[in-house]
Amino acid sequence: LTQDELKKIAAYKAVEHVESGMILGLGSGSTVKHAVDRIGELLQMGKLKNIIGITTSENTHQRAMSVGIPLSDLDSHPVLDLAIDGADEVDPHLNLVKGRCGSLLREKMVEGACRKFVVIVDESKLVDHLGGSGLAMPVEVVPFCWKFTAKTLQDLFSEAGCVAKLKTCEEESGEPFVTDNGNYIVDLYFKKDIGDLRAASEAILQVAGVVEHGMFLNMATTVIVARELGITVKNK
Ligand code: DER
Repeated sequence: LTQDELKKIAAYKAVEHVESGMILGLGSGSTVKHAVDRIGELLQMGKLKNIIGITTSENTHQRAMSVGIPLSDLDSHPVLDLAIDGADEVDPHLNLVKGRCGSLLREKMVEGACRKFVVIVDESKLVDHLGGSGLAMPVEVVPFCWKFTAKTLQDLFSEAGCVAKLKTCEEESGEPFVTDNGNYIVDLYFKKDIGDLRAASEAILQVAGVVEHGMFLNMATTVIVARELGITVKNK
């Protein structure tokens, strides 16, 4: 099975949690797009009715509209029944790193407002501890003096061998990636374990130029993992 086929399997399994009449948080990225497409298909077939989607990025907003999911926002629906989203890392306690596609702020707002948060991943996202994969830990920062903020974050985690880098657009232009909210993303790379996640989270949020970070602690209620040999479901 390809990685995308595994993602699709996990996404379809998550959509089994969707019931007619639900208000749904719709995440961002290449895994959850299969869930968005599936929900649209079930609405089209009449197997799901009266669904309202609350999206976490302009990209998901466009995709959800294109498959016919009625959309609204958190101002109109401050409490949601269920959110479905991918993740970049999942630790054994169901803590997550998210945000590598740049949507962490809206994701954290929407998923923080949901009664249930179902995360869908292929097995490559499972880690022993967050920040351990050597991949980016995204932090959304204001553009104003972002270098100052990045240096402050890097120094905060000097013990863990942290290196802070500005997220740039894919094109070789090297232009800063700009989030849907008009902010920048500083990616933190760790050489060693960052230890107490809650303390790390608090420390990052204390930095004035920081808007939000990509650690989603104690938020997921279910994680669906698609593996070659089948699906495993981990509940909080
Ligand atoms: O950036 C995000 O938060 C995405 O949800 C990310 O965590 C998962 O993206 P993927 O499904 O494309 O791997």
